[in-house]
Amino acid sequence: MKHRILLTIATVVAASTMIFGTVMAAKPPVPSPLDLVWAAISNLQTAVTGIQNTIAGFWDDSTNTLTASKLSYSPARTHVYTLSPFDFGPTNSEVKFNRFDGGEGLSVAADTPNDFGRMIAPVHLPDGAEITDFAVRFRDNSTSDFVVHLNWTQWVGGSEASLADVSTEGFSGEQWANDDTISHPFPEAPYIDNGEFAYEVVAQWGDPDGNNLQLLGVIITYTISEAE
Ligand SMILES: [Ca+2]
Repeated sequence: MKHRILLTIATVVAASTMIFGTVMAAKPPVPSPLDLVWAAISNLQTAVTGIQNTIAGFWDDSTNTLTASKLSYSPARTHVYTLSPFDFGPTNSEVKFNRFDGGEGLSVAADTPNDFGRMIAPVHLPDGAEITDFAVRFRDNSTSDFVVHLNWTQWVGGSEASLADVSTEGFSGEQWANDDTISHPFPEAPYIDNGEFAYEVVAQWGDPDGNNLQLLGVIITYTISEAE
């Protein structure tokens, strides 16, 4: 009888333990602060990996180097490229020119033969730049005028044409004049391509008039979206 009572008690205890254990196991675990920290770190790692994939590159701690296939400005950045009278040179020995000699800018002597008064300055813009404006500052105190062209020349074949043009005709005194209609040889992709073209500014005095017709400076405005 004593043994039966003990066996019954043992059975009840075992059953209770089993039921209690099952209830305890079903209760969801409460995360510890350490678990939360590890979860946050894991999420951060995932985010960093996503950023790395987005820029198609990676950061190397050992060399402090960021490797990426391309770095872009968004929106594109605007810059200016300037030319002073000292950037221009004559096209041949017939041109008698002055720079800051009896005037404030670049001029061609009145006794230079007509149509020989050409002065040229090279333009070096980064590949991928898009020209948006061509502005010329000048002084015109003459009945005659001069024109300033922003030209491209193709390396192969030597084709040449203007991207933009400014004339002093109709102006008097010291002025800015500009042309923001840019005629690019490839209008569908109007970007500087130094592998295909050379670029230069050509000032042409068809009827030179000395210091009465002075070129004071040039500003070319361009945008660029790729970091160099
Ligand atoms: Ca004039």
